[in-house]
Amino acid sequence: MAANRLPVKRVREGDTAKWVPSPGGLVSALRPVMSGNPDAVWAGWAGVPGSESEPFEVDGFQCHPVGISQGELQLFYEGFSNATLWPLFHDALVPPGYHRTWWDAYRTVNQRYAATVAGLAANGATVWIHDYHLMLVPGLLREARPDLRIGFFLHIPFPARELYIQLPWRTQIINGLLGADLIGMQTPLGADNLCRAVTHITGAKTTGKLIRRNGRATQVGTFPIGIDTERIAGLAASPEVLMRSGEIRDSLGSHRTVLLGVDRLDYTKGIEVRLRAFRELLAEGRLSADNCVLVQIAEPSRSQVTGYAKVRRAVEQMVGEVNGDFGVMGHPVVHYLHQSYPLEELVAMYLMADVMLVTPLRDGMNLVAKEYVACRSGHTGVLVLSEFTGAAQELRAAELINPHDIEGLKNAVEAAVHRTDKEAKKAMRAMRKAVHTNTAPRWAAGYLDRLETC
Ligand code: GDG
Repeated sequence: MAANRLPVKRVREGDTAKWVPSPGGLVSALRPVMSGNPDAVWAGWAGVPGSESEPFEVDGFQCHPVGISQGELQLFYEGFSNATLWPLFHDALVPPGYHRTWWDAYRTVNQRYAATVAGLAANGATVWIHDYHLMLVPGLLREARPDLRIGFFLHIPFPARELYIQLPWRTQIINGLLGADLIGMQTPLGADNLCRAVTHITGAKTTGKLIRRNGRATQVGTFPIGIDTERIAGLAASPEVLMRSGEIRDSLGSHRTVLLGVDRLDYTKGIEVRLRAFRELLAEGRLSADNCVLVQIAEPSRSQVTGYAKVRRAVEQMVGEVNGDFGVMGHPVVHYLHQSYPLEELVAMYLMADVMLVTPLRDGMNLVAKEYVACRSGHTGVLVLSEFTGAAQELRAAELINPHDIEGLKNAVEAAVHRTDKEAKKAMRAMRKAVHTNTAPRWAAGYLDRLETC
């Protein structure tokens, strides 16, 4: 396995340092595949800048840290990965930066990953590379180790060809990806966009989702990622978490309808449109601070990257305005928390929320939507979900919205607040079926099975 991060990260506590689990869906999806397999190796960054440290063992598999310096972090991670590729692949919601120094660092770090993996993999081994930080690795690795079976999975969307071809290094990235035997995408649209970009840039023939080039074939497939449903549902049933959920609910005012948003603080997640819709519903008297409250968790994220400070200022200004205009003494109408929480606390929040607001302008999948559904064993609760998420392909029974259409979003939020339990239950049942069927371990096993037949 090769990913930007290891499944654990190094944190310092005073004079000592320890390993703690890395946050996020990727780790919970992949850890079960690796667990208890002493031949398996995960290569990735340990979360602190510096040179490569010693390999170590976690959960019965090996972790091999890849060193990334402070300067490379700025150019490779904050620069090319998160200020060029991330915005470009999310419909250029903020203008991507195209800087040659960022590209040089991206190439250098990708070469280091490829060399590390080439040195670790046994003859004929299977290698699975993850996400936009490492798109050159499949090609580099193929050159160094033609004996390997190479898979790549993109966790974010692949943009329309018209946007993708802005990238000055579009050919190098495509050549990198085509080093893989199987490229996995979250949605059929992502797979189509990739195939169109490949044909346009390389002239390679694509038959269905099979790309033939230079005597080799690369398959493109759709593999929507799932969550660790068993773990989330287990937490949601635990007495401690249920008690905590009741406490939070009481503190908000148990007669009020609770709306919830949980996101990394990122301009792709549509936090601003959600707040605007809520503010207008309050202003029009369609909702009131007496009967509803919005809780918005905004996990701190990429604060050094251009665009993130701006979205934070905009969100915080809007929260202040809404509370100033519509809050009641002792009862703010928006609870905004720019903090990171333990998973148990998040699950307690999913449990107490009547309406979950997931309104990204663009999102590869969105695991939060699936986590909410996994917690609702009583089949109550309404999910308002953007059409521009990968999750909307599977959770068709959600209240689907276009986040660019504020009136449509307002109507959906108002309807969700007034939805009867009977109506909500039908939709929730259908969504729970999807979340229990396509779990993270099944997603990983499905991908790897397909890779073995490539
Ligand atoms: C990328 C793609 C794709 C959030 N706050 C806290 C916390 N979280 C956890 C959530 C969820 C995860 O982070 C976020 O996953 P998302 O899928 O919503 O979004 P991205 O981080 O953008 O993930 C995305 C994903 O990769 C997987 O392929 O779905 O489209 O953009 O699991 O629960 N977790 C904890 N504390 C928090 O405060 N512990």
